[in-house]
Amino acid sequence: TPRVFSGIQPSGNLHLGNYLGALKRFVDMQEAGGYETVYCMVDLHAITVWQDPADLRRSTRELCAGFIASGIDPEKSILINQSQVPEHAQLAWVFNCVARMGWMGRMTQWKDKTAGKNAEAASLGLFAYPSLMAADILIYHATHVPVGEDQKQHLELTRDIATKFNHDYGVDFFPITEPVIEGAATRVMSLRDGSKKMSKSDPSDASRINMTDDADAIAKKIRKAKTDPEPLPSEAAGLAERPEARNLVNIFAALNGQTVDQVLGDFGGRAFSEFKPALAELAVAHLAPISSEMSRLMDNQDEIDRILTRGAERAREITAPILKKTYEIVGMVGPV
Ligand code: AQP
Repeated sequence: TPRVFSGIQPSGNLHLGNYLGALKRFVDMQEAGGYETVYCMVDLHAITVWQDPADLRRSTRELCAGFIASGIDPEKSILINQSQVPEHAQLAWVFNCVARMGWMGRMTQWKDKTAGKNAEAASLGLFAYPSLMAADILIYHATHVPVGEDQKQHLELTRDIATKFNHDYGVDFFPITEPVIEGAATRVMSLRDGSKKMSKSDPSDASRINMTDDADAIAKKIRKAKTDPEPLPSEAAGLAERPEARNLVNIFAALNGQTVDQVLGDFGGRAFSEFKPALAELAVAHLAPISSEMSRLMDNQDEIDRILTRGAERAREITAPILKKTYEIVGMVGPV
């Protein structure tokens, strides 16, 4: 059975972009059958930038609640917190020795996150982030990785690392992973600026819809979302030069399981004053049950911690043998 792996950072403010670009699609792949699905809270990635320890603990549990509330079933999928499965970090070290500095330096996320700042002061972990991500995927020999558009380059690097490892050691051990970037909302944009992606770390809360926002907050943010004065076009081509309008239509389509053309078939020629309330209603209908289930789970932290402990046990049945074999290939004296 092909194995699916993906992760989300517990760095606070889980948002609609994470939901449509990642979580909702994780659930689709879990339900599709024919895959073994492994989903992860990547806390080791989160600490590549400063995290207050108490906030990190809370965000990790909140993210776990978000996974479950969105429909990840810890019986059907393996649901884990990265640091509880030590083979991720162990394989990442091997990959740090396979990957080249130049490859890391070319990553746009590294460039974006250090733009205008002193890159010398960034953590070494932030630079090596894609190497740990490659390890997250390949420690499961996962072949399918559902992600948003922003992660495409990191997945190409994962393929480069697997290829170089296999070549250097003369083995056919790590698979060449396929990114799965599908759907109408692989790149949800900020509600305040159609040229920036919706992001956990945007200082403006109005730029994103948080998974924990209540109905009023969601409706207000959509009402205030930046748009242009034109009515909606009747075909997708008419959105080409209208990033804010395109973003709202994409969100509608993704939430409603429609294509952009279907949405425009219904709303073409109509003003945002009509479209926005319909979008708000749709977003609330989707997100309100998730947010109330999240808060129920957050009141039951023992349940969350038990799920993660069990997930880690199941994960290690896969990861321990793959690490052992990797060490053998590399020439470590065992047993490990
Ligand atoms: N705006 C987005 N649209 C579609 N997908 C998105 N993802 C993130 N933002 C969008 C997808 O969510 C998954 C988890 O992402 P992550 O936890 O690695 O965080 P990130 O990509 O760093 O998300 P943020 O919100 O942008 O965090 P900051 O602000 O810290 O950089 C991935 O599959 C990602 O593609």
